[in-house]
Amino acid sequence: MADFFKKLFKKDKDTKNDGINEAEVEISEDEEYLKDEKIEKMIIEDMGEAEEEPAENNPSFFKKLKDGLFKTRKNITDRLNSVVNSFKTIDEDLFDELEEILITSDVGVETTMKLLDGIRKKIKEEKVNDPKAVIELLKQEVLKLMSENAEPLSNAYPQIIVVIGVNGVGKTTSVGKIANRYKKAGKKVLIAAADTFRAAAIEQLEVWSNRVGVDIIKHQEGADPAAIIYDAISAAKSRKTDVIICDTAGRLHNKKNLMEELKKIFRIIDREYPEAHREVYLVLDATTGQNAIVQAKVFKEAADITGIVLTKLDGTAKGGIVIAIKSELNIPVRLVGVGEKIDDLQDFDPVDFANALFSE
Ligand SMILES: Nc1nc2c(ncn2[C@@H]2O[C@H](COP(=O)(O)OP(=O)(O)OP(=O)(O)O)[C@@H](O)[C@H]2O)c(=O)[nH]1
Ligand SMILES: [Mg+2]
Repeated sequence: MADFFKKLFKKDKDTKNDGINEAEVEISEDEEYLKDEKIEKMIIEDMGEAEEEPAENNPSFFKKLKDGLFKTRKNITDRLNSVVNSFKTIDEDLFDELEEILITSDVGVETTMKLLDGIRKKIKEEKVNDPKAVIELLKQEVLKLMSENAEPLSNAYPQIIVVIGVNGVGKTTSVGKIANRYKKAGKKVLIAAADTFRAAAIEQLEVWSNRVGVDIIKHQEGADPAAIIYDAISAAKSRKTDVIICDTAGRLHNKKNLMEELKKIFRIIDREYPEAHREVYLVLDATTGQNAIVQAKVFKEAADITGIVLTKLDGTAKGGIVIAIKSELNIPVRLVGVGEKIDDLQDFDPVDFANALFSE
């Protein structure tokens, strides 16, 4: 496996990468890969342990979201509270402070301006003059923005979900978690290991298929991902599967290859499974901040993204990125990852999000 990778690496050295996400899609060091393999091993071992936890120890959905947003909430609301408490009147200096808090929480410049404009309007209309009231106004603006075109997960079957995104964002983990949700809902699920770039990726998905108790379609490392999708569709038709969930590679030796591979996968689905409801979930890692927006723009060129899965919200103080994603890309955030365990994936609920973000 390492040899296969080394060969690719050698070839890469001479290939100019035209990708925006060079850091993610280009392999620059052999060492980096070896490190990855070790991490992958740890993930597989960790997943075994995670399984032990009894279900009754799982906190409620809202609490999990709230806990997941702990760092973001502390970052945004603690600072907001201290700012509004230090002002006696609402003036431009107060708006400057608000702007800084939002931008440094990765809400993004454009979205911050949109939110602040909304607040200014409300202040005028409702003749607000207490600086402390600004926090509630901000919450209302966030809620309004996040609620536009909110879409629940689809109930149309048969369904095929293709999970895409750069390496390490949480695709494979999300495939496992999504499979678990449909399985729990009584659906017949099949997962497809279309990330054939490394054997470890296939093994990692296999661990998930065993944990969740769903079938997996896999070929060997280096196989054509489109062929796996083809086989998965045939199997789904004959086994009367409700949902196929496809893992895909997060990196190839350049961005162009990655995009071409995805396009080929979609051509196979168009041809072989036009009757299936199709979802394309782009997985974004909340901890990457504004780079997530750049990634989304790149993937939009190769795929009709129907929703975002935003992972690792629990690991960032910059969960404000959720607001920027909604506002700047106009792709609905469908699911949020708030931890590494099997149940740590929730439907994105804008009301819960705003409440969790601004709660004490
Ligand atoms: N804290 C936290 N960790 C997560 C979450 N989702 C995924 N992870 C972790 O992120 C790491 C990478 O996840 P993977 O699912 O392997 O990512 P991937 O996109 O499949 O990566 P490649 O296959 O290398 O492209 C693992 O350690 C996961 O446990 C989440 O919501 N919260
Ligand atoms: Mg993976």
